Order: sequence, then C-alpha cells, then structure tokens
Amino acid sequence: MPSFSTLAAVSLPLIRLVSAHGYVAGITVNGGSWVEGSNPNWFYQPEGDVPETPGWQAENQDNGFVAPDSFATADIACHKSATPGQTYVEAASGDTLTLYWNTWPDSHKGPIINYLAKCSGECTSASAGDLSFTKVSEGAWLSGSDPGDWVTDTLIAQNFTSDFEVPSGLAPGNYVLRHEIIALHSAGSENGAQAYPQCINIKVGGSGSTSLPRVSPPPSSTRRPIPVSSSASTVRLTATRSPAQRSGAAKPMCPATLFLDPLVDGLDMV
Ligand SMILES: *[C@@H]1O[C@H](CO)[C@@H](O)[C@H](O)[C@H]1NC(C)=O
Ligand SMILES: [Cu+2]
Repeated sequence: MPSFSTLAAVSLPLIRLVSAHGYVAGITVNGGSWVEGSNPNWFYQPEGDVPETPGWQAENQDNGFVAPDSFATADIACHKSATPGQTYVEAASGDTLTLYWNTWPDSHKGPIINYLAKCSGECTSASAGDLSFTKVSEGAWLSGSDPGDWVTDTLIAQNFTSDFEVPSGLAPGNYVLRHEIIALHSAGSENGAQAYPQCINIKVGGSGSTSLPRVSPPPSSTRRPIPVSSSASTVRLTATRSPAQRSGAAKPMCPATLFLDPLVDGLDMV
C-alpha cells in the first residue's frame, strides 16, 4: 500500500489552481542562485513534505486575492491566513532582489508595492497581524491610457520578474518583505480591487544604521473595516477616470498611485 506521502505526490497534478494569477515562486539576490519562494499547492502536502523556504504560505489555493473589505484584517499583510516562511533570503542593504512570479495575466494591470517590516526576533515565528509594514518602493501607471502601460506590463515583459532593492543603509536584522500587486481591472466597482500580497523573509546583513519608522499597528479593536457600501460618507477604492474615459465607454482604470496602509488607517487615493 502506498504511503500517504506517495499518494499526495501522485494526486498533486490533479489539483488545479483555478486561474492564472500568480505567486512569487522564487527569488534571486543580485542575479545569483535561485531561492525557492512559495507555492499554494504545498498546502496539500503532508506537513513534513513542505519545503522550508523564505516565502510565506497562505490559503490562496484558488490563486485568488484579498479584497478591500479584508483590508482591516491581517490577511492583507501576507495573504489569507498566512504562516511564516521557515528560512530567509540572505541579502545586504543595497542588494537587488529579483522576485519571480510564476505567471501574471496581461489584463491584471495595477501598482506593484514593496513594504518591509522588522521582526522582533525571528520572522520564522512572526504573526502577520503583528508586523508593522513601511512602504519602501512603488510603481504603478507608466504611460498611455485605456488602460495604458503599467508596471505589471513591465513585469510580464521581464519574464514575470520585479526587482526590489533593499534600501541602502538599512540596519541589519530580520525583515519581512511584503511584495504586492494590486490588480485594478475591476476597481471601478465597489470592493473590486484585487490585492495579491506575497511575503518573503529577508535576513539583512551589512553595516547600515537606518531603522524603519517605528509605528505600531493599532489594537484590532480600533481598526475599522473598509466600508464597501455606496453611501456618500464611505471611502472606496475606486478608479478615477481620465477625461477621455469619462466621456467614453472605456472601462475605468486608474492613472494614479494608490497609497495603502491597511493596518493603520485604511486607504487614500491620490
Ligand atoms: C524565466 O523565469 C523562469 C523561472 O520562473 C526561469 O526558469 C527561466 O530561466 C527564466 N528565463 C529567462 C530567459 O531568464
Ligand atoms: Cu483575475
């Protein structure tokens, strides 16, 4: 009789991720050797068979997203019910991490944002909801309209990769990188934006001395949900339309930058 783990290995190919969104499958530092990221399919592996990697795992087996009505929960930090990666990517301040998504659909245009959180102790035992993230870099709309050229198009053109530079001068320590794509193709509808956060543990070496700003997440009792009703007083993550789009029938897209700080105060759009 085959062992449980053999059965799991045999049945794995039958598990299909529903749609071709994506996840960070691997990372390189300064173009060096491949470091495995994570894979939603590992959820189906017996516990002892799951590779130990720097990538956090989450309940995103549908390859899906975190919707704005969950932005006041810990799920927006590292995806749904995330658990920490068990190793680290080793890098120094100033190094370039290349994040390899396994795929990304052309239609899912939007910003790519990188945040860092310092772990108090080991990131391998951190809780997503206790991390305080500081936005370090962002990219969004590049040119054109309807919907134009976005950083997600650059990602697709670069073999589904996006680069992240560890800030030069960053103090050594254990950090979680939250690397997030926000797909805006449905953001013209209430609760329609799609956040795809991916977390990776980084052990930063070097001799930098700059710390991230110390901001503690507010107690969960004071966090407010992102309203998704249409009353005038609510804040919505809704695309702004260019004048051309306003007059035409074009789908709303967002030629603007999103500033998200979901663990602190919801979101603003500029
Ligand atoms: C593209 O990325 C994959 C990993 O996702 C890698 O195996 C492949 O070598 C890359 N191709 C090029 C041309 O860099
Ligand atoms: Cu989709």
